[in-house]
Amino acid sequence: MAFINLKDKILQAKIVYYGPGRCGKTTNLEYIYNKCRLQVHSEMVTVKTQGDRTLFFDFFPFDMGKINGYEVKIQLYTVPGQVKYNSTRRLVLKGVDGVVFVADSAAERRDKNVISLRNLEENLALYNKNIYEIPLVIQYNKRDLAKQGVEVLDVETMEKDINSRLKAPSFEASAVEGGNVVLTLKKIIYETMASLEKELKQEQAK
Ligand SMILES: Nc1nc2c(ncn2[C@@H]2O[C@H](COP(=O)(O)OP(=O)(O)OP(=O)(O)O)[C@@H](O)[C@H]2O)c(=O)[nH]1
Ligand SMILES: [Mg+2]
Repeated sequence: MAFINLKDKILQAKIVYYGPGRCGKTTNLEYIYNKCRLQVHSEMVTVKTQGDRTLFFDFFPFDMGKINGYEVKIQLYTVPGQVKYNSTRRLVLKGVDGVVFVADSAAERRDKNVISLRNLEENLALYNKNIYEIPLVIQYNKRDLAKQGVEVLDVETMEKDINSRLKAPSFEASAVEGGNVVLTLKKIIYETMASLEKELKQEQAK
């Protein structure tokens, strides 16, 4: 749950990038970290195994400035995608307000996307959160692989696999090139803020 300080008008929300191993979660955060220097005032915390796999999480706070009189701070996290790190994924999901599900467009990763989405649904349920209700944006990453001759799933197939029931906003992206990385972030921040505003109004009406 987001941290809201009504007196000092500070709102802090947590957004988690989720998805199968090597789908490009860390690369999304690295791109944001490097491109949005004005909004990031601290080092990116990143815990890696040998090579470039995330062992625990990546994290940095993203400063949105003032929205409706509130100082808005977004905490951006990634989970480790490797199947064996499920308990860590659960920990990182604690208190999540919004999720970006990063899917890998490489055809050979098709099943991994579906398995990871199911794992997200299960792990959210442990916190009594419903994947159909939480702010969620889907990113079809690595679209640039087609240029390199790698077999890439078409977007219709990915929508059918992943998004036919969720009907979440979705974007094609390339985290290495930066295409639609910031747009994905903007959309999940927008969705998360809208959801928190609704919750806050309901609380105040009680
Ligand atoms: N071609 C291409 N490669 C990408 C893209 N995004 C990430 N990669 C590459 O995919 C590999 C894995 O990327 P990461 O960002 O480390 O993946 P991750 O999802 O954080 O992986 P885990 O930490 O193991 O869960 C790296 O070699 C990246 O350079 C992309 O959009 N296009
Ligand atoms: Mg990673």
